[in-house]
Amino acid sequence: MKRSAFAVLTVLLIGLMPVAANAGSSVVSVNFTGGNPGHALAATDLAGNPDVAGSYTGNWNNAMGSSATDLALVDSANAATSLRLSYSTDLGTWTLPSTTGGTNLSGGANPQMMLGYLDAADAGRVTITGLAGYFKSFQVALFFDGDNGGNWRVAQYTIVDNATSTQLFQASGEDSEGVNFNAGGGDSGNENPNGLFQIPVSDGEGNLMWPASPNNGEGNFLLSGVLSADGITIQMAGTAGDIHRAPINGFQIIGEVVPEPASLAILGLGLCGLLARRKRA
Ligand SMILES: [Ca+2]
Ligand SMILES: [Ca+2]
Ligand SMILES: [Ca+2]
Ligand SMILES: [Ca+2]
Repeated sequence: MKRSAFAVLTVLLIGLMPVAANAGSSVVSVNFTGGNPGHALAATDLAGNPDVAGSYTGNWNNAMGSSATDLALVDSANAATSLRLSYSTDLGTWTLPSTTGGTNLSGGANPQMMLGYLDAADAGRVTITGLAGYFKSFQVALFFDGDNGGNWRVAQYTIVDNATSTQLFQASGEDSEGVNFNAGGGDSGNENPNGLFQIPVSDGEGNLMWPASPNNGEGNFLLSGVLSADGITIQMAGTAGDIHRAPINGFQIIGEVVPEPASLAILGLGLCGLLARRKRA
């Protein structure tokens, strides 16, 4: 191999390697603690829905208060991201009475993640900005389970694009009566899965036990389609039941990451080297 060709190849390889290392998917996770430091997740606590995120993930960002502005978020590798979190509601912070017990634990620290939550009656807002600098595209996984006692309550969750006000996703779910995460069956059966995540499927009035297909609206987990936006807001509002309640215990943003600018610059140098080589040839 000629020396010049070897140099070009070396520059190209050096340029390409960091891009390959940064390519792929990433997860940014947020745990609302319900205002209780005891309901935070440690960096090593693994939680979330592995069927969506690929595995249980660590380094959850703990959102401690009843409102916040521009909290910096880390990813599941504890690396800084461009994402910032702001939120506010009309009901503030709450806690489930217990998430211990049951027979079908979903693994990891999910009972701890579900314990504390942010609640809303009619006006909950969770805003994430700086998405485009980190994710090429992403999905939002949202966990909801409030302290509803013997009452069933239906909440609606809407995701809008901050720049255009376009609605990107909307779904409703019933927090079923007498059933909290991992607490076992309700008054007429296990209408939410016992320690598992269940997407609500709407099908008429009343209550059906889980597992049933369709499950008549009971659930504790929602998943958006694949989205692209720089900033989004999750709007939460109660829509039916004895009173309006729209809890959010935590959420995950899962998607394909954009290459880091430094890697692109190195790749550009590599391409310049290739062009220079061709010009001389
Ligand atoms: Ca129900
Ligand atoms: Ca509940
Ligand atoms: Ca129902
Ligand atoms: Ca939580």
